[in-house]
Amino acid sequence: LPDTVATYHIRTPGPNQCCSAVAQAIEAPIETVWSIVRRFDNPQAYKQFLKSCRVIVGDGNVGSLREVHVVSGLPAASSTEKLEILDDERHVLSFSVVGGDHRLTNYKSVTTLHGSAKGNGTVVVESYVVDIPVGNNREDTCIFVDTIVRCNLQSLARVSENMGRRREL
Ligand code: A8S
Repeated sequence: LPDTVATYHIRTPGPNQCCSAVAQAIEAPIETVWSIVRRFDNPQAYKQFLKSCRVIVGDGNVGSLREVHVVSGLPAASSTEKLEILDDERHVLSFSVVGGDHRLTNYKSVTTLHGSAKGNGTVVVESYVVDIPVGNNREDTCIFVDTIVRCNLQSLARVSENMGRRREL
């Protein structure tokens, strides 16, 4: 297992929390994928449930705060998020949710990129922890969040792979 998985990923939920992880293989070089993931000011480049993002504190480095607005149809309107880790050498990004109008209190995620063993590809691993909302259970909460994270990583794969193709032209 790559050391950044063991070091950074979330495996210890609190009493009323749930946690999980999603992995996605991408047929694009790690630096291409990282150039998209590392942009704390531009998550809507691949997160399709977001319609806008504004950095409200900082310049996109650790400690910066962003306010994202969510597309309609979700049980949420906005989220305020703090950049916790941005490591360009180890390809690690982590943010936490510190406010907003949604039900994912104390959400925190860690995303790591890994060069795949063969070829020029990348494996993305994203783990998270979140409070189980009142009136929900652990399973439903994980299903809801896993779905969002899986959609985000599938979209990240499409965007990264298209970037590579454009460069070959
Ligand atoms: C991310 C991951 C998640 C984002 C969730 C889980 C969210 O932006 C959406 C719906 C919600 O109900 C909560 O990496 C929140 O962005 C799409 C507004 C936080």
